[in-house]
Amino acid sequence: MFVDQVEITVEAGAGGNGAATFRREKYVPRGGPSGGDGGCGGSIVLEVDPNLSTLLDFRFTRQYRAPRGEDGHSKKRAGRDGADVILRVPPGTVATDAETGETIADLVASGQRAVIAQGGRGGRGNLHFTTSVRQAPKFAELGEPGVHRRVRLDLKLVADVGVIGMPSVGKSTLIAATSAARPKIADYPFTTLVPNLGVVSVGPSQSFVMADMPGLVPGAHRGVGLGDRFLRHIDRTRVLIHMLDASGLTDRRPLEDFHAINDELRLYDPALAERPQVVALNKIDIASDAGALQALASELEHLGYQVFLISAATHVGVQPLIHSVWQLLRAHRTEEPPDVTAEGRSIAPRSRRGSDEQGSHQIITGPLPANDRAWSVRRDHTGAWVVEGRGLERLVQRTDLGNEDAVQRLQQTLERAGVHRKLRTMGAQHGDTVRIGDTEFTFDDEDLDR
Ligand SMILES: Nc1nc2c(ncn2[C@@H]2O[C@H](COP(=O)(O)OP(=O)(O)OP(=O)(O)O)[C@@H](O)[C@H]2O)c(=O)[nH]1
Ligand SMILES: [Mg+2]
Repeated sequence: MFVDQVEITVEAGAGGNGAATFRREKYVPRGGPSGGDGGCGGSIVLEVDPNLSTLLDFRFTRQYRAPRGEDGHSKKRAGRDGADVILRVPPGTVATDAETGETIADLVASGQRAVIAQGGRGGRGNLHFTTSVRQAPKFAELGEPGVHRRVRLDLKLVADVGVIGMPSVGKSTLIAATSAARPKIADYPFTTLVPNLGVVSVGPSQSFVMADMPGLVPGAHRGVGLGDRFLRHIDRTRVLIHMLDASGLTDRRPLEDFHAINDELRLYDPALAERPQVVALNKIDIASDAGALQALASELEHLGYQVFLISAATHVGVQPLIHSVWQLLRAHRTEEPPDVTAEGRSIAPRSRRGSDEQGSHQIITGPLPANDRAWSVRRDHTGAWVVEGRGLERLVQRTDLGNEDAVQRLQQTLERAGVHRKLRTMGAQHGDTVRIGDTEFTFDDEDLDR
């Protein structure tokens, strides 16, 4: 198990819909469009957290969804953006589109971020759709859908913790006891021929990678045993667990073995010998001589080591050991310099939908305009109500529809002139289009803002 791999489903939020609202009070044609834009949908973002070294958390939660953007509001107010969902990953994580195999992001540096599912853009409010002939657009854009995809995360495991010790002391047994790894375990030396890596969970978002080091024996640096081939695997560990067989049932002397292995480490790489080391006295379940065990522990403590009495087979004392190792790891976390940068890419569909309405073809003709003050109402072939009259037409033309006071004045004038009453008598319905000159309004027969 050298690679951690998980597949997750990510769903970014859709953009909020733009608003189609109009500034006005009651009665009479609508004022200027006032619909604000919808907010952007939340994205799913990966962020490198140097304190993580595994993808363990993703094994428990495999589906991630970001909230949608809020719809636009009246009075030109935009909807709020949906919050991004940030997923923390360890350095070295590679994100791939599970369907296409396309690499989405290769994350290395601490704090580096990549969007793996882009939130949809918000729809624009009707405020944006005013033209010289359509000053009161009744439509706004809908928000875009967010990206929805399956993403595979891969992480090359690098051991944070190395378990060293003579053959058969129980290194692989400890890996098996603390992780899901199932290394071969047997009571003859050199059972393990390649390092076993296990992901050890300490708590939520707290895990590390532990590797046993096979065949580390005196002379390893010269090629004795198997150690020289694997010593490089502990190059990058930050904490070592030095394990000794403390059963007292072997003909070996644990303390001598301890020094022999440390000498070997020093010969291979002096820096390795400087790694923080804790000592695990294993197989206490079958230890025959409690006095000898205590003496061994005291001796090692006297040398300045933290000593744990454990049984990898029965798990006694394993938890305290793991917790201390975790604390040591946290104290020795070093951030690797950012050497590679990769931007996340996204493939957000960019479709927009708008809606427009078509009226009926009924025609109702009223009296023709006589002078500036006279006006009439007819229905054109699109079903829109057309208010004709030079005076009213010019009034509308002069009105700044983006100005609330100006619109209010226009409404009052139209009301006084009896336009609303006339439209109603003629059968105009709430929502119908009313045109005065080049300007289109929506007949609003309710005291509603939409
Ligand atoms: N009674 C007892 N036996 C143990 C304990 N831990 C390991 N053993 C036994 O010791 C033997 C060696 O265990 P391994 O875990 O294979 O030892 P290792 O250090 O990985 O050995 P190599 O891979 O050969 O270097 C096996 O028979 C285990 O069952 C323990 O805590 N108590
Ligand atoms: Mg082993």
